[in-house]
Amino acid sequence: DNYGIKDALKRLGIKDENLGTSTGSHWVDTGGELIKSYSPVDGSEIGTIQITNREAYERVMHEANEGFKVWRMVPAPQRGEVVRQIGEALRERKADLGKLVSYEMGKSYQEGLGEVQEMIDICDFAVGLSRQLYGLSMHSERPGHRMYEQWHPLGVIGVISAFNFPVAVWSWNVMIAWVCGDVCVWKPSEKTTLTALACQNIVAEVFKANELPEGISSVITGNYSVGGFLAEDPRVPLISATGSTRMGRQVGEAVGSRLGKALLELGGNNAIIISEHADLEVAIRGALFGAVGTAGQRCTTTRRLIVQENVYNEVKERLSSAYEKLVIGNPLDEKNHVGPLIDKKAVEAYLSAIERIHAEGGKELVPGGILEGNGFQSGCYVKPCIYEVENHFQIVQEETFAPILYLIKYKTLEEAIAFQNDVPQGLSSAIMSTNLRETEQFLSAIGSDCGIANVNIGTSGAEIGGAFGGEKETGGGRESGSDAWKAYMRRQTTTINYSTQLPLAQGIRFDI
Ligand code: UN1
Repeated sequence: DNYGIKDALKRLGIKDENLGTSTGSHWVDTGGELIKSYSPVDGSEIGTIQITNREAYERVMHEANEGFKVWRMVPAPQRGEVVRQIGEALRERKADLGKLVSYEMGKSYQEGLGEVQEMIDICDFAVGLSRQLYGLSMHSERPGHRMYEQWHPLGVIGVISAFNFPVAVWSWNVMIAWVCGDVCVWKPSEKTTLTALACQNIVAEVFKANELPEGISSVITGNYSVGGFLAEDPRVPLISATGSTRMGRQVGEAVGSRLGKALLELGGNNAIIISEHADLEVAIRGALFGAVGTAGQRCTTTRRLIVQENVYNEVKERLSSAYEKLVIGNPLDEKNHVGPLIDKKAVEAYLSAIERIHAEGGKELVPGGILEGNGFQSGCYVKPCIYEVENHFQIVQEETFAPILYLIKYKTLEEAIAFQNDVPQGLSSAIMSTNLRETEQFLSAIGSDCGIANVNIGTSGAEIGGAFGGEKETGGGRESGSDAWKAYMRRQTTTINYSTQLPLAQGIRFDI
């Protein structure tokens, strides 16, 4: 028994065999095909899950539509009260859920707990937001007229989430969507289905205790073709999808062709610029966690370090010696820094990226490789590695979801910013510098082109209070804090005439 995972699974209501389709607390037996969930930690099978078929999907959609009819009429602050109770339930289950995240996904237990903390925090944020879904009022150009805008719920929201943040990213979407009055259908990654079922159990209990309809929260399970049910369904006005650019293109095209809304949060190719004016202690620590944290499987992972030539050698040496101290192993054991990749396919992608780096002329600084032997039987543990490369290499232009860090040398800040921006993705970026002129230039309109631009902080670990997402191939969507809620509602502009006349806008006269 891996660090008490069996008991945690039991408390979370996860069994060896699980029905994967649920509306609220009602699980639908599809009798259909099964998928298995394996832990990358030790390679063992955690459970089997039924795949959602078309018929089960139709039941989910029916319940969702019924649920929406009720939920949209519950006042927003009361919806917030329900989300507050979900936050409380998550506080109680934090240790168990954090452990399951760690075991099914492979990130460290600390990061598993951090993910659940992010869920709790977004609940708190959403509770406050439930009293702040503000619209503007405008001055009408016509006498005796009033003009204002109001925000209404959109309807059934489809959430497609990735394996790497199996619970937090879902919560950013649903907690906000729920206070906005929407109902949600979740298609989690088929690699982390059990964490999704555990979450569904937790929230369904709260909705049930409040005597609310089942269809406010639903789960459907399976691979991308099940996600396709949602993407192609005109009854789903908004799809929020997190994952690879390849997936985002498919979803975006399907949603776009029916003129629905897509909120896309896709790949990153995040860089840290380390200037000669950097506090190198801060810079190295930021780069290290950014590059190897979550075994390089965050969309915000630091993939490129763009280093000024005067400090290049020092950064190289300090980073290489920090890499030597990294302990790789079971993520549930808190003394380990780096856990496994999600599965063997990810290991293959890591190996083939390394081959391509060599083929394009990259220079090995810290070698990679697969770990074998006791504790590494799952075959998913790899060594974080560092290569000196040029920014234009094809492999450097792509996102490889693994702990591979690229070092690139620069002379001038203009050159560094050009490297930073010269990739197809635009999620997160950072500069390490104590020089105000440099940091402000990096943050200006001619600076970073990313959705996130940090100063003296790494590229990963964004707080929930800000809007999260990025530009270019990252997809343009914004989730979580700030005014990201507006994507989950429809804006209605209203003009009211309280006069006895009917003046037309633009001064048009139309007399008969
Ligand atoms: C993701 O990898 O999809 O900023 C989300 C971070 C986390 C979220 C990452 N708060 O690294």
